[in-house]
Amino acid sequence: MTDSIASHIRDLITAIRRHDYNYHVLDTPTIGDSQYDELTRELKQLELEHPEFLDPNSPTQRVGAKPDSGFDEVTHRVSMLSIDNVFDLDEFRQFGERIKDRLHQADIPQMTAEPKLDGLALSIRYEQGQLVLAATRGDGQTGENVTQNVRTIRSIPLILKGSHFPEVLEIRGEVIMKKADFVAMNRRLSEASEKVFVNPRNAAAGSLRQLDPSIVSTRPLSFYAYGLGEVSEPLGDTHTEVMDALRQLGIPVNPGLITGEAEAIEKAYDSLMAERDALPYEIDGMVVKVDSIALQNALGFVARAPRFATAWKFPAQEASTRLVAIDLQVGRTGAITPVARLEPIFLGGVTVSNATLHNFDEVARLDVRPGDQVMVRRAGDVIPQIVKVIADRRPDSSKPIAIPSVCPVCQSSVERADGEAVIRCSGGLICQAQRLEHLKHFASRKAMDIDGVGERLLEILIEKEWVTTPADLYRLSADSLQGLDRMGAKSARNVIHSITTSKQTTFARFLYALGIRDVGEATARTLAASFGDLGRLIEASHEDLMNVDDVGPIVASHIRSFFEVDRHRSIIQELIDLGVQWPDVTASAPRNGPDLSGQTWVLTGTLESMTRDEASEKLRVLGAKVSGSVSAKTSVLVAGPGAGSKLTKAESLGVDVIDEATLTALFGEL
Ligand code: D41
Repeated sequence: MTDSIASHIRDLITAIRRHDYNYHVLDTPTIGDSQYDELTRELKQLELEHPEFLDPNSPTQRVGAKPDSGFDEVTHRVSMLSIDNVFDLDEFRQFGERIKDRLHQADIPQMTAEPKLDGLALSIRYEQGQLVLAATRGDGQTGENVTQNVRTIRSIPLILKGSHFPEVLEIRGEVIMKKADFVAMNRRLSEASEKVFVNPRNAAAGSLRQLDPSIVSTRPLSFYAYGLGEVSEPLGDTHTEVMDALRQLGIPVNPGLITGEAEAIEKAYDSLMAERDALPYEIDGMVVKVDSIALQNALGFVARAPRFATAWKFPAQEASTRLVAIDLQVGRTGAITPVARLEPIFLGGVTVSNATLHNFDEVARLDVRPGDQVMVRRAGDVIPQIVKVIADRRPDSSKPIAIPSVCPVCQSSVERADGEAVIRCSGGLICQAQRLEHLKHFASRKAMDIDGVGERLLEILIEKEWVTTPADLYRLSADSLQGLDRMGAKSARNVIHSITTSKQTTFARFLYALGIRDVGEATARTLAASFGDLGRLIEASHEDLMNVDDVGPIVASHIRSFFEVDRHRSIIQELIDLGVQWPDVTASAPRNGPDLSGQTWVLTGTLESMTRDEASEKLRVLGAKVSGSVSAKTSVLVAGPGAGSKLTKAESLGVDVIDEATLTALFGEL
C-alpha cells in the first residue's frame, strides 16, 4: 500500500515534469491547463497525507521561505561578461573583419545569431543534476542569491532531465516576461490596486528582486539560456551543440537560434527585425557569436566583453512627443481608464497616437498633464507607454486632470474603494460600455443559461438597439430574430424557446445573473439560501449582509450599492413581470430525495443523462457539498466511464463509489 503510494507520487512528479518540459522547452503542450492543475492538486494532496514521501524537488516545492532581509551576495566562479554592441551593417562587417584578422583566416568563421532578449542576465547552477544556486549578474563578479525566487520559475527545471550530465553545470541566460504575460499581469495588478510596471523588462527585474517567493510565484517569468559559466565537462564543440545539449537536459533555449555564414547572419538580422513585433517577447537586437568554442577561446577578451560576440542592436523604440489630452475610457467591466492622446509619432515602424496610463495613480505618479512633452516607448504589440514627462518643457498654464466623479458614458456615479487605484462606473446594467459583458454574463450557462444567446447575437441585438437591458431579451420574438446574421426560422424559434425556458430558474442563478460585483456563483447560492426571498435581500442592511457566511464588508457594500440604484430595481421588476420566476425556497414543502447535509461528494468521469453541473446542483439541493478532489473527508465518489486517478484514490481511501444509475435513482423525482 505505502509502496504503491510512493510510486504513485513518483509517477505524478515524472508526469508533471514531462508536461513542464513539453510546454516550456519544446513549446508543444500535451495536456490542457485543467488536467495539469488536476495532476498538481492530486500530488499536493498525496504529499499532504504522506509527508514521509515528500521530495524536496517535487514540482509542488517551488515556493520556499523568504529571506530575512535582502539577498546574500554571490561571487561568480566564472565572471559574467558583458557584450559589445554594433549599431549598423558597417559596424557589423567590421566586427566580422576583426575576427577574421585576429584568427589569421581567409574567411569569417561560421557564426550563430539569436534574438537579444530584453530582460536581465541570470546564472543558474546545477550540482549532480540539482538546481542549487541562482544568482543575478550584478557587476559581473558578484551578484545576488535569488535561488528561492528562481525556483518558482516553472520553465527552469529543479532537476536536470536525462541520466548523464556534468557534475557542475552553470548556465547563463536571460530572465524575461513575455509580452502577453506582462499585459495580463499589469491588468491584474491594476485591478488589485497595486503598482503596475512600465515595461516587461522592469516587470521581470522587479519580480526577480521581490523578497517574498510566494509573490514571485504569481509573476509570469520565463527564462532562456544563452551560454555557460563554470562546467565540470564540456557540452559540445560549438555554441549550437551546447545549446542543443542544454535543451536535451530540459533547459529552455531560445528557439530562434540560427547558424550560418556572415551573409546568412546579415539576412537573419533583417528577418528578425521584421518579425520583432510578432515575437512573444521584447528583443532589442540580435546577438551574434562565433560558433566554434575553440575559436571563441582563441579570440579572448577586450575589457569585460568577449571578442567572439556582439549585440547588433535595433533602432530605439523611444521618442518624445506632445500629449494632447487625457481621455477616459470605460472598460467592459466598468473600470475607467485614463488614455493619453498623443501628437502622432513614428516609432519602431508604426505611428503611435495613443498610450495607456493604466489608472489615476499612474497619472499622479508620472504627474502627466495635457500639453506635456512626454517620452513614449513602444515595444512590440505591447500598448505604447509613457515613460516620463520632460519636466523642463512643461507649459506654464498646465493643470493636472481631475479624477472624474461620474461615468463619462452613462453619468452614473464613480466608485473608488479605499486604497484602490481603479475607479469604476457604478452603472452596471445601465452603462452602455458594460452592456455586452453584462448581457453575456446574464445569458451564460451558469446564470440564466440561455442557449444560443452568445456574444455574436448579443452584439447584433445591441447594435440594433433591440436589447439594452436583460429584460429586453424576454421581449424578443422569433419573427424579429429571423434573418439576423443568417438565422433561419428554426434557429430563431430555438433561441426564443431557450429564452422562454430560462424564465423558470432558481433564486441563486437569478442573483448570480444580475452580475453584482464580487457575487459569484457560490456567494449567490449562499445569499439565496440565507435570505430565501428577493424582497428580503433587497431590504437587507449592510449588517444583515455581513452576517452571511463568506460575505465581508466589501461584498456587502457592493450588494447594497447595486440594489440602491433605482434602475437596477426596476429592471428586476421588469424581469419578474415578464415571467422570470423561481421556486419559493422559503416554503417548507417536503423535499424529495434523501438528506445529504454534512456530506461531501465528488464527481468524476463522464455522465450520460446529465451534465456534471446539473448533477452538482441537484446534490447541493439535497444538502451535499460538492468538491473537486477526493480526500479522506469525501463521503461518496460518483464515477462515470473514464474515471481515472480520483477513482483509484477513492478506492485506496475506502470512500464509497457509486455509478450514474445509482445517482439517478437517488435523485428520483428531483
Ligand atoms: O539574449 C540576450 N540578452 C543575450 C545576452 C544573449 N542571447 N547572449 C548573450 N551572450 C553573452 C555572452 C557572449 C557573454 C555569453 C548575452 C550576454 N552575454 C549578456 N547579457 C547581459 C550581459 C551579457
